Amino acid sequence: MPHITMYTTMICPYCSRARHLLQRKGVDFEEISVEGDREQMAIMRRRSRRQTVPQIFIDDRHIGGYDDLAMLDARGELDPLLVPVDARGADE
Ligand SMILES: N[C@@H](CCC(=O)N[C@@H](CS)C(=O)NCC(=O)O)C(=O)O
Repeated sequence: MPHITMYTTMICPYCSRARHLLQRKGVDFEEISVEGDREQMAIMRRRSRRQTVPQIFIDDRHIGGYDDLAMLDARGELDPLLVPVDARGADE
């Protein structure tokens, strides 16, 4: 399975939405709290080039925030990213 990483803070409605969407998909994900953690916040900013939470990565691919995740899902482009690489279509 791909490794999903989500940078979050505690009080964050967009983080909750992203969490629920991923839970609905039945996939495991690693949550990294940047709450009061300058080092993790710096890593998140460097990896995503964004300042807001959540920031979501599927393996090393930057997805973006909740809106980006939901948009990808609405386009039917999220599910294929949530399966193991060797189970994806040969034309990818
Ligand atoms: N469009 C973004 C919005 C993210 C957002 O506004 N997150 C809030 C927390 S829920 C935040 O980081 N606010 C701090 C800021 O705007 O600097 C998404 O869908 O993830």
